[in-house]
Amino acid sequence: MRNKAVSLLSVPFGLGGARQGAELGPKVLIEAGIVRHLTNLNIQVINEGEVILPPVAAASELTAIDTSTKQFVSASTNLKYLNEIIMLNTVAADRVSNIVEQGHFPLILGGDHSISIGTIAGIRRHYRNLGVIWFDAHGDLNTEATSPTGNIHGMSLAVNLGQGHPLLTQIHQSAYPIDPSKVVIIGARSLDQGEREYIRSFGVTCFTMHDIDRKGMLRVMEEALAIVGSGTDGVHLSFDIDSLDPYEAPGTGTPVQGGVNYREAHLALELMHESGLITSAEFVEVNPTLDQNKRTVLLANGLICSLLGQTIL
Ligand code: Z70
Ligand code: MN
Ligand code: MN
Ligand code: MN
Repeated sequence: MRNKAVSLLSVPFGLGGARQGAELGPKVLIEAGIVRHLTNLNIQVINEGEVILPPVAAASELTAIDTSTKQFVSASTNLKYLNEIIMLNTVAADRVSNIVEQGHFPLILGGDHSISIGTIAGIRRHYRNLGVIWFDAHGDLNTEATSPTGNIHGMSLAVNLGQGHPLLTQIHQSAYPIDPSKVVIIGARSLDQGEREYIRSFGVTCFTMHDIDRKGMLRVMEEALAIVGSGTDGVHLSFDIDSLDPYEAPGTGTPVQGGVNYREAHLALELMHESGLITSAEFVEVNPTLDQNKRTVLLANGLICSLLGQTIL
């Protein structure tokens, strides 16, 4: 991340979440001055614009598009907006891959968390052993079989690890696999039963709010960075703003009480910067329609600055 130009990519998409509004996140984050703030840190910022959802044929909810054959196939699924999510993430993967190819640091603004299927698919083409830090109140480890809602933002980490609907996992085709033991979830406090079982059986590390209370954020981050930093050639940060407490970050679609506080979040991102390990990042689930006095937007802005080297002194 050091001395690299930052390529800022907006993904204004909200159909993977429980409610509308996350698609407005990138515009509001940019209006809040993120480009200027990063430029003030002596970072060269390239605004790559938006990933636009290609026109999706008004297919019935029981069909989906196989992107390799361009054919409609029967999906017979309870997955909401499956076609849209396939199309969006297929495009997003290529855009992110191009940014990595140019040697820039990809900084992606969501959008709901389903967009990480495409961003990580693009990043994985370039890293043989990618580590992932997943900051989230949730596990996002559901599949069609375990999801209580059918919302794909609750399944994106599972898809990134190769589990889930084949039309979603195929977006990752021809990319290097991600070793689940190099994936660390931080801030979890709302896990579904299937997700608990997944964490145990696949060996994903999960630092819950209980662990953060007990060890403190400093030790949690030291342990997390030790895991993702050994035997990997890159580390992607996927930061769901709902990892924060709703008091700090009310502007998000599925708030869960008892989250990370303002100081803990900044410390975590400052430690990630200091580690020099992070090679790409996304900030998702900022929902401006639910925000209070831009609190969440300004917080996300500040957290991005901490990740990219801003210090108090
Ligand atoms: C629940 C589900 C979720 C984000 C909510 C919620 C998932 N486990 N993920 N907000 N980012 O619907 O699967
Ligand atoms: Mn360049
Ligand atoms: Mn999430
Ligand atoms: Mn979440």
